[in-house]
Amino acid sequence: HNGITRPQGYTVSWHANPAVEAHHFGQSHPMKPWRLVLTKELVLAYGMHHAMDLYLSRAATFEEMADFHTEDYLDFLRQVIPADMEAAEQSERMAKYNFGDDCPIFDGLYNYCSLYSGGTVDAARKLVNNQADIAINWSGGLHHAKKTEASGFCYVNDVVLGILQLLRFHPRVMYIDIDVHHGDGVEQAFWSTDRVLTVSFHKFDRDNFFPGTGSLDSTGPSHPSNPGAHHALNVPLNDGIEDGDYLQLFKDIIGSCVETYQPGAIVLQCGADSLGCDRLGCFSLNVTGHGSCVAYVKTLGLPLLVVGGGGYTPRNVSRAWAHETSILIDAADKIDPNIPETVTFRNHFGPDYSLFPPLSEMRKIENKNSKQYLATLVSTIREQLRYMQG
Ligand code: TV1
Ligand code: CA
Ligand code: ZN
Repeated sequence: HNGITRPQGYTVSWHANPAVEAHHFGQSHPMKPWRLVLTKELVLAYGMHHAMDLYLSRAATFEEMADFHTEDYLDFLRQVIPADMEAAEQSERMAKYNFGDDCPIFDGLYNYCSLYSGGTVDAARKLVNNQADIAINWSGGLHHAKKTEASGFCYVNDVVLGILQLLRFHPRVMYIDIDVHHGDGVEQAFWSTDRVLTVSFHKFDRDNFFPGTGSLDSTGPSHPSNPGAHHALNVPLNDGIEDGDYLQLFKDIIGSCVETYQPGAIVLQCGADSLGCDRLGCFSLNVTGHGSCVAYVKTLGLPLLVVGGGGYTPRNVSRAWAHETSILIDAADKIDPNIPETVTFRNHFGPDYSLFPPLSEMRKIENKNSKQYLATLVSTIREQLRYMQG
């Protein structure tokens, strides 16, 4: 292999199940579980698997998913079939649970949900059992799902299930979300507790960008006696933010949060739709810029659960997640930026065949985040953290 060996001093676990990758949301749907195949091909071709403990994710049980979701909702998820999409007698429940264009019913839906959720629950348990210091499930990160409702391509909120596992051992858990969309489902699940601090960076435009929540002043329940007050933080951004500004903002905010909140563990959602050139996104991050956020979180030295999320240009999603895997095993410096000849589906990475194509220049989006705006975000959030402290 390429000289990649186990990092000294800490353990990284990798959680995946190839059965997840075979599911199809439908022809024109932007969510492609197949991007996980490309990610895995890169990770294997670079020899990164030599530096991790590899686990085949098991399916989360109904009871495990019922730690967050209602039995009603899970019963429906378990029994619904694609033909019900058209059937009139199911249409009321379809509407009630928000199935439709964004969240279609496809073959094997329940299997898909229980497998990606099982991966995140397993990963969290590795951390609490001290069998891993960093645990990775790229098939998870489905942050929009609600207790009784599917939303934004998400059906079961594996992030919430993972955090609930960590809360069995850690008094405080911090959740960080760099998907271009607001992590609304996770925020809502822990809205009324001070045991989870949620921090989402996202494009915010109330009327024109999904889900429309996550404004700067949305920091938890408004009543100060509610323990969740000031325990949700939101970093609303405009189009076109670039690597340097994003990383500075990320470090300033996450550094202050960790210093103030002192979490026992961190969950990092690495949605890759915040990259430049994403089919649904509007930021201008490069693979290196996105990865630098992961590298920064790693330096904090806390038990770390890493999940995927959005990402709609599969070749770039896999570049980012493979690069981030190399960062997490401390092998980024051993990775050849030219994608190895041996990668299956190598044609997807042409014409450059680089792990780091210049995404920010390939589809230039004007940066609508002024230095002044970014400085205001940092100072406002530091002020909100002072309220959190009481
Ligand atoms: C079928 C076929 C569904 C083509 C959905 C883009 C499609 C979208 C499709 C789409 C699409 C959204 C909304 C409007 C809410 C709707 C995994 C009232 C070309 C974590 C989820 C975005 C992001 C949902 C998920 C959003 C994640 N954008 N083509 N749908 N309605 N939904 O705006 O955070 O990345 O776009
Ligand atoms: Ca986000
Ligand atoms: Zn997203």
